[in-house]
Amino acid sequence: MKIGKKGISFIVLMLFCISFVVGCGSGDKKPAGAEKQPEKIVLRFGHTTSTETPTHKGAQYFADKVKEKTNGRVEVQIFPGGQLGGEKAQLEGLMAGTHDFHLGTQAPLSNWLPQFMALDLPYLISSEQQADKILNGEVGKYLLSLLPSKGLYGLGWGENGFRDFTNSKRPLFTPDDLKGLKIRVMENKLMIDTFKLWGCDPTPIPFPEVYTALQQKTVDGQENPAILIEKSRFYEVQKYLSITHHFYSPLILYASKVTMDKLPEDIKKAIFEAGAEACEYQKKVLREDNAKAVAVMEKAGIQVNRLTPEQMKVWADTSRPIYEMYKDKMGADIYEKVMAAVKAN
Ligand code: EAX
Repeated sequence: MKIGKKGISFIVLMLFCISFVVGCGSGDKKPAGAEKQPEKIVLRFGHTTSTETPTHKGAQYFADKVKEKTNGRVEVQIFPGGQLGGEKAQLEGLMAGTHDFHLGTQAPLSNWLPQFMALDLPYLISSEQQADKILNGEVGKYLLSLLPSKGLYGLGWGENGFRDFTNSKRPLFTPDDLKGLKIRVMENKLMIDTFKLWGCDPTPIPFPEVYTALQQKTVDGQENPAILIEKSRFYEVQKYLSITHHFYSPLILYASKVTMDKLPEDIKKAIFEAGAEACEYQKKVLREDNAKAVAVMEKAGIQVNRLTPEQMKVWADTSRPIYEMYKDKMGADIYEKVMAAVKAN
């Protein structure tokens, strides 16, 4: 076929246009002839705490690792401070696939997976080392394996820490001191019933609203790990900090199953790896920061009271009926498993 002069100029013009469009579409400088890059994937990560917390540092680490492991193909954008809602709302968002990752407690899970209440029991886990063994062992693996049935993946266990009370009325030495106080709690029935056994008035409020609730005296107090009390500045609006360590609070790095199952296998794998590494990093940072938190707050003026082992035992003993009350609700199977793991470790 003979192509005339006009035909040649037309082809040259078309080639020029195509290379221009491709060049603009990829948006970065590439050597001539390089293949068209796959589109960048942007994913949303939410948590409820401030940008100073180990939770946020863990989220940041995860975002960096994902970027590194996917050669920049995946960008994780972080939404701190409850911008995507409280913890329960964020889990619902992941289940629906409206956002993609969340680092938060396991407390709201009991609304869908009662088995997780096995870890909500008061005075169950007594040290970080014991927590590591239980969560990295059979119990932790089993619990994370339940998440896909609810549209979630668990990329790993992080740590929130042992929970302590703050309030504006008095130091707490025994559960009697808590009687009649209005305490903000997480949205978790087992925990609410535990606080009732101690005689207080538990009021579930999502975490992003807690500072204002304390400031406006909607509630007298709240309970959280020392590091979060410090980094959320609750000590500014509370007088007393009581080191009761009544619940061990793990974190889970959650991913939306809807999102993950749409991603190419290599990216999914990179995200799982990044998640496991981010959890280890978050836990390390938390343990370093948490150790300093009480002293920081004490210096800032909050009155701290620590409990003797005898006083601690009174809290544990009075909350003990919760174990029997919730054994069948969580499932006798997981209950026995967790009790055996606690005993063995
Ligand atoms: O994940 O709600 C709470 O008290 C949690 O400890 C907090 O959201 C951190």
